[in-house]
Amino acid sequence: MSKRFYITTPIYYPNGEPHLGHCYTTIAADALARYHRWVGEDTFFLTGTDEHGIKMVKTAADLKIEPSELADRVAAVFQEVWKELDISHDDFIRTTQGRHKTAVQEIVRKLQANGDIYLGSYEGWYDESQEEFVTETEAKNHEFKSAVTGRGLVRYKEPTYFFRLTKYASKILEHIERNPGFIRPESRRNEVTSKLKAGVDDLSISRATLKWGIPMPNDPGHVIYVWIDALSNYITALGYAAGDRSRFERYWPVDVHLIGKEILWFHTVYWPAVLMGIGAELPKSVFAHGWWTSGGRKMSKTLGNFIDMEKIRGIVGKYGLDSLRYYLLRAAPFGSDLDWNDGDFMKAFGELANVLGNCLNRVVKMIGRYRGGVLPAVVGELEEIDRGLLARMAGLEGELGKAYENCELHHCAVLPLELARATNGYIESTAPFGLAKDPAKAGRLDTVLNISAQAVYRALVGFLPILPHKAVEGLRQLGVDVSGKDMAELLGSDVPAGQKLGEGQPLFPRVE
Ligand code: ME8
Repeated sequence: MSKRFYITTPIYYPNGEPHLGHCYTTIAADALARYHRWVGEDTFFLTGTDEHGIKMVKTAADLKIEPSELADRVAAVFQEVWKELDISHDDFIRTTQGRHKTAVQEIVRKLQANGDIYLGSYEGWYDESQEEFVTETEAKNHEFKSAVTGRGLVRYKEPTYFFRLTKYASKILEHIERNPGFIRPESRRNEVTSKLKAGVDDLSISRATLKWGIPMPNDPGHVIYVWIDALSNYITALGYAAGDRSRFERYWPVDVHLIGKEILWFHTVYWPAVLMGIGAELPKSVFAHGWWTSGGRKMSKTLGNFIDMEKIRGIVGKYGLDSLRYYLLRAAPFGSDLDWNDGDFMKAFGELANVLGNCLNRVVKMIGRYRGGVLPAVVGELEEIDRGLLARMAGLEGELGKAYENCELHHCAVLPLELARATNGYIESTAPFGLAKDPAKAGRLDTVLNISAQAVYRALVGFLPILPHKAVEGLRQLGVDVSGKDMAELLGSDVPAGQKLGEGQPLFPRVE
């Protein structure tokens, strides 16, 4: 039985079209999913849309349409965009789907049966832009505005069902402290533990004044609070509480919930509490990445300060999808905040063209010119410089494995690039152009050509999860077909001597 890997993105609010932030998380999750598939793991990658809540109702009212129409319209846009960006998700869950709604009611029923839910009344502050209840102190500290978007908080006063979050707080704290890999990166753990230590209240989990949502099973006058509804998607999509639980049994607990840092609290406190309440295992890890910012604030739909799909499409049309993926993932250590910069994008594109593309082109062209396009075998003794490059190649699999395990996506992007850079250095130092002029050095030329080809081959294989199109195209130029082969097989074998290479085409053609 192969190892399993389950990864999720947040389910996004379809109250506005996707933007750079959504593309970032989804592309990062896609690279992780592709890596785990390439190493042969039984992988499941989930994304979707979070269609209930006050935010959806308000946007629909502004547009003078029903929330359901807004949800249908924009969920379709999200699906279309993921197709355009060639996202390899296995399922797309919408919280308005029947499979989700019945399972959420079942989850709430279980919590009720467990004595975790009681009726009370709520009076306090609500951040509608984040769909979040805010304590009096937090509200005061931020001048009664949202800490994330700066929008004014709203005062709520209504009867509500409460979930006994207080019952689980110390268990969650203990879990976080005992499992250092649960919250990643490590630097984010403290903010959750200190907030937990400061004390939590029970959580209001229903709204009597809202109609757009999943009804409370025992009291249809209330709808279920959108975060309980939303978080449950991670198991309802697997068929939890459905007739066929095989997916749930196969993939739960999740390996990585990939999220933006503003929703860490929900994923590491509310969600584990619900899971404890229904007797399910906790996620293996929650990874919170940083924000794309603009003018020092998070890019968001609420603020309208984001890089939109029009700009993203322009870039993809001109420079290719893989260039965008590479730029996004290597722009900063995964977990830190980032700021879009056209100059940095051009630098990243230049790096792909001048380091990776150029390396491949040199190798294919030299083998074409000097050996009629047929890969020569290594001849005679290896030299120190050959052994140096071979050692780097041999290290790639382990280094990439570690970087992907730790979700260090910037390393995952840089490692294969650095191998290509080292290969260029090797070509410069061994000077095949000079060797070709001396018939006595034909054997040495064979060796240099072979080793250069093996090195760029491995760089391309290492790039498969991040440059899924360009890496396959480059490997085709080396005469390699990757279909049906896993990463270990590809990295652990050489391009065989005698192999006929393909045409040498620039992998990242110059853009005027
Ligand atoms: O929060 N930088 O949905 P949402 C980086 N429905 N990532 C960003 C970003 C930015 N500026 N802006 C958005 C919700 N994202 C809830 C989630 S999950 C059970 C429910 C990404 O549409 C990032 O992943 O506001 C962030 O967490 C998510 O989009 C928020 O999307």
